[in-house]
Amino acid sequence: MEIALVYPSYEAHLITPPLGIGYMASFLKKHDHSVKIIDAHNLNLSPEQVTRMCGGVKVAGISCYTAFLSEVTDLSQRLKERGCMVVLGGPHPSALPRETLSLTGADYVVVGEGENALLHIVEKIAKGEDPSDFPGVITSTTEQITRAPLVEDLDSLPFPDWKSIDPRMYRKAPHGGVIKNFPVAPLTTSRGCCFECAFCGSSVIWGRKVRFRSPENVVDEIDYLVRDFGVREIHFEDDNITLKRAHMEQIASLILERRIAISWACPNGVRVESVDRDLLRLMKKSGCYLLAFGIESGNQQILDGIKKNISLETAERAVKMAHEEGIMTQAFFILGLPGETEKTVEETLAYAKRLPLDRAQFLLLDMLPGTALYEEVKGNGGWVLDKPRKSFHQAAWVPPGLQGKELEAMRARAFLSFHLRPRQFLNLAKCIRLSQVPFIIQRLVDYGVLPWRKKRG
Ligand code: B12
Ligand code: SF4
Repeated sequence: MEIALVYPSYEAHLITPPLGIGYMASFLKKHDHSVKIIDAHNLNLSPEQVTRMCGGVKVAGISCYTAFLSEVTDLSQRLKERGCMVVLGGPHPSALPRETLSLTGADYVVVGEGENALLHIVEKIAKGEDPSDFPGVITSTTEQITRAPLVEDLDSLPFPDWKSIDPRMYRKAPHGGVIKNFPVAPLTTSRGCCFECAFCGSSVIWGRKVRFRSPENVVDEIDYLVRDFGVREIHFEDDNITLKRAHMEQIASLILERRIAISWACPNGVRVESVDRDLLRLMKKSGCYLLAFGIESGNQQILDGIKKNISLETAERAVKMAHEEGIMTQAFFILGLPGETEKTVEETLAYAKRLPLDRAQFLLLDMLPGTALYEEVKGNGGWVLDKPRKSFHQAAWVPPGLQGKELEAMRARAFLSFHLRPRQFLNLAKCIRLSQVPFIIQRLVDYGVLPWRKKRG
């Protein structure tokens, strides 16, 4: 039975190979199913084109973030009209399974990790049976919401289906925007995070148990990507690759031992308390050139309120240490967290500028379903936007006393004020390639730094 796995197209400035789809494709193929990956985002395909490409497949699985729920809804409805069975998975259906089912008209949604549940769905459908007897497989008649069983041993998973999501075929719009080398491949060495930051959607998919791949398995994959796909840069997309020091240390040591010449970065962020000087030195030696840190706010009270569990002093120490060890540093800051005022935004900007950071991302708080913050504000009013698809461009919720437009303007100002300093500007400018200019312009538009919005075809 042929299955299509789709990553939908949506308006965004970042385009990276979809690992979730890649993992599920290789897992299904290992179990003798025929799978076609359609990365509509990279190919800029319209829903109509995707629907045509799915002609003849019995089941289509679609990845769904909250940010592109409306695109998934459109696609799901079109596929259903053509008689295709639709399964949705990923962070949004995992958080709101029933709502997602009724909005999209999909046949099934999977709550949590996809591999085992999707295999079960496909095998049952192939036999003409109902797959909703499996944990995490939810349909309109499901009474109790359960979670899909986790893969116990991550090394038992085949590598993602890299031939179908070949890094060389991707447009130059990587995570982090401006990077050192292409082709670049994302990779995760672990799944899950044990922390409880109130705004974060990670545990909705993975729960709070952290599972690690073995360093050998990780470096085998890097080796494969370098040899077979000419990959020259790796982006570790773990929630926190440095959580277990020995894990990071062994990966870096193996890269060195096997003399794999790559640059690597952690654009998804690492926790500030999880690095030390010796570790940073080893990471740098093995190719690490950019570390993003999740700092979130320059105001300690706000940090405590979101249960980030870090201090501003620890964050400052980590950034300084990485900078001194010759690693470029980036920090994520979220504007519009509970307790935010114009004054705290200024504090965050001043803090960011005081640190030896090369880059800073000022994001607007995204109210992600299933998070503690979402539960806290749900039903309390304060929503300024009910269309989730623009949630990463526009404020989804604003703290009392501020306006959405005000926050958006503060973000644009913070971005400019931070980056229009000589070191930060020159560092970024010297890495930008001509082919990246359209994506960078789109990014500046999204940030409200440039005043117009590009039309997509
Ligand atoms: C890499 C990454 C990205 C990449 C894109 C990745 C891609 N193409 O797939 C980029 C950098 C582009 C990105 C962007 C964004 N991201 Co992001 N991203 C991640 C990150 C760090 C890792 C994703 C990953 O590759 N995981 C590894 C693979 C194996 O897992 P997976 O893709 O989730 O797939 C598994 C399951 O979800 C499920 N599954 C997924 N799809 C399907 C489909 C079917 C049919 C089934 C059955 C199962 C299934 O099974 C898969 C295998 O087990 C996660 C954090 C995390 N811990 O997961 C955040 C995360 C997914 N991102 C998030 C967010 C909020 C965003 C942004 C909106 C951020 C922003 N404010 O701009 C944007 C989206 C819009 C934009 N600006 O582009 C949230 C999503 C929450 C939500 N409710 O939607 C997460 C969870 C981060 C967080 N900690 O809250 N992101
Ligand atoms: S923000 Fe980072 S540290 Fe906090 S829960 Fe999410 S992944 Fe974990």
